[in-house]
Amino acid sequence: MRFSEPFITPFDLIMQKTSRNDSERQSLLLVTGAIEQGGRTLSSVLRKGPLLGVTGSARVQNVQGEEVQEMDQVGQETFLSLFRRSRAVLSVLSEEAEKPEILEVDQTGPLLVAMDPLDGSSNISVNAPVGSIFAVFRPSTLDQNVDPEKLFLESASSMILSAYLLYSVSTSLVLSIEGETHIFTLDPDSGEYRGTGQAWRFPENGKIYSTNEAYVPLWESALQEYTSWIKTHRKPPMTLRYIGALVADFHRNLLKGGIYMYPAETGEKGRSAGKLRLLYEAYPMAFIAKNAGGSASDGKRPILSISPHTIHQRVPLVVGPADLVSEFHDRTGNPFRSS
Ligand code: P6P
Repeated sequence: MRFSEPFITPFDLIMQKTSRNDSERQSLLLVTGAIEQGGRTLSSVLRKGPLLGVTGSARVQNVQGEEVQEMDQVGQETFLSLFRRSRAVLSVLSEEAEKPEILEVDQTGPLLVAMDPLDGSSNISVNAPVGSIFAVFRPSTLDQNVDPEKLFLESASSMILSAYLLYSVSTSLVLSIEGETHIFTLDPDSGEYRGTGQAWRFPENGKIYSTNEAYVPLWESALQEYTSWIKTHRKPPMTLRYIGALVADFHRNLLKGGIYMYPAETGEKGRSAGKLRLLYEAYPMAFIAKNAGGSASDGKRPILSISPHTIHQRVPLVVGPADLVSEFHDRTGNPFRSS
């Protein structure tokens, strides 16, 4: 995406994919603008992190019982404030907060946002990539007296946009809406996010797999056999790339063709629902993947067909290009209909 080439911005994409009588167009523009601004802010703070002393632990635990990094709190406060000021978001569900936050709205077509404000934040202290993940839903009702948790659970089937920011060598914004996935790059000087205007699709015949192989002993035998096969008997064999941040691993796999797996685990010590969260990690990645010619499952069912029972529900995740996800399902004995 060179400066000399014609480009579009996220604003242009939303305008292209919505119509003038679309009551949600204004809200989508405001929510996307908030995501863009949060990306500029976090990208700037993360670059200076070690110099600002904000790369370490905040010495508190979040609702997930995980150690909170100082930047997790910065991410939470940054995006929550921007969504609040947009006055286009009815409620925000965040990995960093037990309950969804109810916000004041002006817009006729307000939206719901589920987010992981800073995914993979333990990478910050070692200067490795991190990201922010967003799922945007059409609320099932505008009644502000409805319990917000119930609102998210009832609106989960109405995801209309998903996005992630990747803070790495450069800052990428990936936006998926109306059947297309687009990649934008932040120009840190102008603050503009530039995209080619061409929807992105996973390349076929990818050879990358991303997973934490330390947990293979806890997996069901079919997955252990698959993981052995892809390194030994598969033609061509696959290569392992794993950065420890879902957004970074997913983004490399989106560009090069690769499958990401965080499976369920067995036994007393095993995490039977895996580690990742359904509403603000698996759903948005599945939506982005689907709109880029890919698919996502929990190892057996399409992610986007799973109705959440609780807002911080965890789910196993297999996501990537359709050919690699289908191969995974064929080899592990779970015939898969991509959703
Ligand atoms: P592990 C980060 O904590 C995260 O939620 C994802 O971003 C990442 O892919 C995964 O967990 C890493 O988990 O168990 O390999 O450290």
